[in-house]
Amino acid sequence: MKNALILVDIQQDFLPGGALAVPDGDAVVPVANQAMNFFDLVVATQDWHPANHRSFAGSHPGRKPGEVIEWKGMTQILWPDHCIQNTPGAAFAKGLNTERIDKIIFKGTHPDMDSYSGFFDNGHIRKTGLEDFLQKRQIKNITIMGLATDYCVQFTVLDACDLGFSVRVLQDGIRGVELKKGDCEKAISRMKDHGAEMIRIQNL
Ligand code: VGL
Ligand code: ZN
Repeated sequence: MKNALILVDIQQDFLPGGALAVPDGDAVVPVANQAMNFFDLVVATQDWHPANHRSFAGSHPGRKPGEVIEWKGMTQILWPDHCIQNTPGAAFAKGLNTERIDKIIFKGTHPDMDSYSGFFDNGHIRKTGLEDFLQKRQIKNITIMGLATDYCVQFTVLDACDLGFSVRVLQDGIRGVELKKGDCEKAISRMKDHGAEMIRIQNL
């Protein structure tokens, strides 16, 4: 049975020194490189925002990162401007073995909609192409890792479970933003409750 590794947003801006640095985020890079050896297929998502994206504090005069606003009928956390298309911050993490990546899925590309999940935007309106890609390749078992535990990893995992995939989360290969203490732990509980299995790299 074919299986796929999904690398979520392992990009420069989410590493220490980046625009939306995830604490210890660089620790997932060697884990990703090692994990790739255990899978038939490797898919990577890239957070890929236009310069004026709605999720950017810079797009809302007077607002600061971390504030939560209502915008066109949706709740939006404002982030520092990050992962702007074709900038160095949006590039894959230095050191990530990109040669093994079979498919790249871009998300957050619409200026007026955020996309935490690698499958759908936050309004569940547009698909990214990830589900269709996996279906065409007849992949049912997926293992997910990357950044950030409490946002894009969590929502990718929840959607994958809802879509009927058999989902494992590589626990050594995730790190979170933790805007509030306990967010990562909560995300992990939620993913487990949804049917995802937590796995360690030595058990792949
Ligand atoms: C992410 C916040 C904003 C993530 C992306 O990759 O988890 N978080 N954009
Ligand atoms: Zn983003």
